[in-house]
Parts: sequence; structure tokens; C-alpha cells
Amino acid sequence: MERPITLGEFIVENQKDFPYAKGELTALLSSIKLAGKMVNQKINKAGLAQILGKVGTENIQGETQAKLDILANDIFISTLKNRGEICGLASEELEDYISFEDDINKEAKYVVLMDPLDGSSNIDVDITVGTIFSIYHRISPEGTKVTEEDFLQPGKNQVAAGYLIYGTSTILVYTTGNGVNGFTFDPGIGSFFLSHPDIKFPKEGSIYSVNEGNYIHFPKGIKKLIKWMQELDKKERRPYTARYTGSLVADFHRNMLMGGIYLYPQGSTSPKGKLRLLYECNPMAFLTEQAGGKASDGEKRILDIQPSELHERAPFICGNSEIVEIAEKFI
Ligand code: AHM
Ligand code: MG
Repeated sequence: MERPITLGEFIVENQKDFPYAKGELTALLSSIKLAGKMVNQKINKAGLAQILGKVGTENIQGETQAKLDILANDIFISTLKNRGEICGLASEELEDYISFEDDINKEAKYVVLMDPLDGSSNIDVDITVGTIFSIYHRISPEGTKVTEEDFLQPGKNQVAAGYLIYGTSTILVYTTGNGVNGFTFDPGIGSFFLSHPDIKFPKEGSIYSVNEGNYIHFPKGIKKLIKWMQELDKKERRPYTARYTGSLVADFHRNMLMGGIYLYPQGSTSPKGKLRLLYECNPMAFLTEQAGGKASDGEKRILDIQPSELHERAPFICGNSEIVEIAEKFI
């Protein structure tokens, strides 16, 4: 029997997508893999290790931080820094970006933006959480201190993006702009194996994921869209099925495998929605497009938005192209 290819083998094999690459991106992806394994191990024994619960601090967005939010943030920062493949990092959990100026980092050409533990309100109740990452080439010259400009790039500049989903199994899904592939972690062996090659949104999908508790705050177009998705029309597979966990990674992963649409629209109390453009929307939008779908803020392509601040939010709609196009018409 042929054994499945490991993530490490796959990354090296695909280095040829980058003819001028010197292996730095390969090494960076392998650092993300290592940090992901470490976070996965912590999450799996969180109930035993007294790392559930809140720490009593808030992040820059004024959201309560969970112990695992901070732990995951620290693990990713130290792992990526120690291996020297990045010159800077921005995280949903940190107020400002960090610049790495040690000898091993200062010639590095990549910056990473991440949400180290997405869906953290779900940690204490044993529901799937994830890590989202996004990788860009720095704009400022190599060998100098990184600047905010290196992080405020439109999503279309991403070199790679992906997520780890800590669910019934742990899966790492990523793209370097050449399709989307998923690798399931085998804890007995300690390696990720290719389990979901060339993922595409299935055309026949009809799931919708939105926090309908916020319905009253949604713009008219979104309200109409939700009602339309609930109407009966067998030919169009309506009514759609509602599924929402409150973990973007979990909702996105399910919809990408089964087909459907995810929405976090603006509301009267949150004029730009909740999700962060740089740490959540952009990486998911890159994956969406690479999986044959569409990601929009209701009017324009997410990947075309020029960010103006690190923790900027954006209304977010992503999923099967045809359904997102219908949503845009309603809006
Ligand atoms: P987090 O990054 O602080 O966990 O917040 C982002 C999460 C997403 O995973 C999820 O889609 C959304 O917030 C859920 O928000 P709500 O509880 O308002 O539905
Ligand atoms: Mg998040």
C-alpha cells in the first residue's frame, strides 16, 4: 500500500512553484507546522493543565483574553522568531507589530500576520478552535527594521495563507496560490499527512453560517438574503441548512468541504462587522479564491482592500461563488 505524502514532503516538492526560492518559505511553513503541533498538544490537555479560562486581561480590541489565547500567541511568536525565517509579526493578540532584529532574522524577507487562537470563546466548552496565518513579502528593504507598511498590504499580496483546525482531528490547510491542500495530523507518528488534496467548494452545497442572533442589527439586504435562503425552492436547494459554531475556522472549513456561505456582516452596533481584515478575512479570502469560491465585503473583493490600520475590521462574506454573487445582489 502506498503511504500518503507528509506535509514536509509536500512543501519541499512544491518549492518548485517558486523557481527563485531559497527554501525560506519552506522553512517558515515548517515552523508553523511545529508551533501548530505544540498548540495542538496544549489544547488537547487543556482541561487537565489548568489552562482553561480567562486571564483577566483584554486584547487591543477590548476582548477578554483566554489563557490559551496568550499561550498560543507566545508559542507561535517564539517558534517563528527562533528559526529566523521572519523579520516581523503582527497578531490579533498584540497591540503593535513586532520587529525581529536578531542576527538570524534581520535578513529574513517574510512577515507573518496571525490569529493564534481563533474562536477562543469556544475553548472552555470543548468546541473546535483554530489558528489562522497569513504570509507576505516585506516591502521595506531587507536588513532594515520592518515598518507598518510591511503589514498594511492588500490581501492579494499574500504569498501563503492557511489555518490549523483543532477539531475531531487536527488538520493544517494552506495555499501558496496554487490550490488548497489539507493535511491531517497523526498523533501516533507526530506528522501531518495529505488527506484533502486540491480542495474546491462543491457546487451543490447549501449551508449558511451567520450569527442570526444579530439579525435585528443587519442591513436590509442581508436580512432579505437570510429570508431568501430560508424559502422553499427545491430546484435551488432551498431552504439552506443553518450551521454556525462561532469559530470562523470551523465554520469556514465545513463550508469549504460541503459547500455554502459564511457571513459576518456589519450591524448597527459594529459598522464594519467583527472580523479582522488582516488576521481573519484576508487569509480566508485567499483560501476561498484558491478553492474556487468568492470572498467579498458585500461590495468589493476582500483581497483588493487596502488596509489602513493593523486591527481594522471588515464585513465578510465568503463561500461558493454563485451564492456570494447572489448575496452581493441582495446587498
Ligand atoms: P476571536 O478571534 O476573538 O475568537 O473572534 C473571532 C470569532 C470568529 O471565530 C467567529 O466567526 C466570530 O468571532 C464569532 O463571533 P460571534 O460570537 O459574534 O458570532
Ligand atoms: Mg479570530
